[in-house]
Amino acid sequence: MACKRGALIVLEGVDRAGKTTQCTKLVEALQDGGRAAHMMRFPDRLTTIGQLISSYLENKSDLEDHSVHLLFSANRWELVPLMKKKLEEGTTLIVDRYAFSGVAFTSAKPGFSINWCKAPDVGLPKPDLVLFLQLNPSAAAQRGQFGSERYETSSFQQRVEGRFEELMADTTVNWQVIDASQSIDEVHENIKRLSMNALTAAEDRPIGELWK
Ligand code: FDM
Ligand code: MG
Repeated sequence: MACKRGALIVLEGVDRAGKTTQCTKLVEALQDGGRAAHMMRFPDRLTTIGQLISSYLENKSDLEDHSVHLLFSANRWELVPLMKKKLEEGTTLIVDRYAFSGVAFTSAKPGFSINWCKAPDVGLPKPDLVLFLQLNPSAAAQRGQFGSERYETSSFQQRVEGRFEELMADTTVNWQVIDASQSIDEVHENIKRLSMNALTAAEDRPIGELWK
């Protein structure tokens, strides 16, 4: 008998909402509970495409806006065979950013529609759960200064937040909003509960296709 597949769980949210911390804690909790779990993050800066993206984000190079959007998407597609393999083996994937960041960030630039931005990511493995870590700008500001990478300004982040809100209106995606202003442990407990439900629901369902 084939083993039950893993779940694809994505964490999204504004900068400093705690995505990376929570992804790490969730993977640990799942593994402690005896489940196979693996963390991924996008962009994956280690691949050849990821290195181009990383240099762009660090302002070490400039890339045309459409072109870099397609690179972010290509960086997801190049990892799809690995993602599918792991899911089919029964490993749950906890992913720090995904196509939703791709759309929210590019469509926050002038002249980009949400629909144009979604197109290259149509058909990616569909997350079983997308957790949106919500934090208002003043609470985010209290967590420290922005870094020096591209996009790390409060005006751009506010536009990104607006685009995330538009994406969350899409009920074909299983969005769950988490209040990220709570303590790390409280946020973790919420995330763990929702993730356990998603794991059970995913077991008997094939992997879906995003935005199709
Ligand atoms: N980002 C991330 C995009 O613009 N498009 C994408 O598809 C993805 C996945 O890259 F500013 C942006 C979001 C953020 C930056 O930062 C990556 P982190 O700190 O490595 O998540
Ligand atoms: Mg960052």
